[in-house]
Amino acid sequence: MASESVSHMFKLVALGDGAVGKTSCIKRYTEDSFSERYIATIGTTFALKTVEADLPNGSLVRARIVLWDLAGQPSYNELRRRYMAGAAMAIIVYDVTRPQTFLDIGEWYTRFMTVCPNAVVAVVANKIDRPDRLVPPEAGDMVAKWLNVLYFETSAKTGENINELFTELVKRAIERHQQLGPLAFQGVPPTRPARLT
Ligand SMILES: Nc1nc2c(ncn2[C@@H]2O[C@H](COP(=O)(O)OP(=O)(O)O)[C@@H](O)[C@H]2O)c(=O)[nH]1
Ligand SMILES: [Mg+2]
Repeated sequence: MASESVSHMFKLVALGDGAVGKTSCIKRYTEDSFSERYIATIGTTFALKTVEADLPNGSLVRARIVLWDLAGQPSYNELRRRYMAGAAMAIIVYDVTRPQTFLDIGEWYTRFMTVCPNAVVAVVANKIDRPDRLVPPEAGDMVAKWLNVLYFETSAKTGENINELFTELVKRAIERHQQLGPLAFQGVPPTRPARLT
């Protein structure tokens, strides 16, 4: 019975500087598509995905994820907090061809942790298909170890590691949910985002 119905519902937020590939990672995962054109996300968009995960105890669970994708980098703190509130998972994405986006990871992490201290986080080194890569794997790996978060190297263009990234996040979220219980884990319930233009 448990394997037939959705047993968990989780919010995931995409964080990171502009044009690092947040929208592309979500699109690759939810629609298995990719576009070379850059269309800045307007407002907040949502995608839904149902995931089946095998837990270490052998049980199969089905979880529904609501993926939130926010436009640009809101400078308005309250808006950013509302966007993050209630998230069980976050991907903090950087672009391996732009070192500044890597240097900004720590700030995104701190902002997120003050709102969702118990959430599961993955640092995502995206665009690894590009020949002009500047940030080496060791750098991302080191930061993820410091922050004690998951680390994935991805390409939204080729799809490399995209499914692995989200599947692992969901697995960890389910485990943490079971350890902490829903209130400690997700804190305040997800709020509706303010509309941006
Ligand atoms: N080569 C390559 N380009 C990518 C990849 N991911 C995103 N892009 C491109 O980078 C630009 C920004 O992507 P987007 O997902 O809109 O970034 P966002 O602002 O973080 O949501 C677009 O032109 C994408 O086509 C990737 O993995 N490889
Ligand atoms: Mg976007």
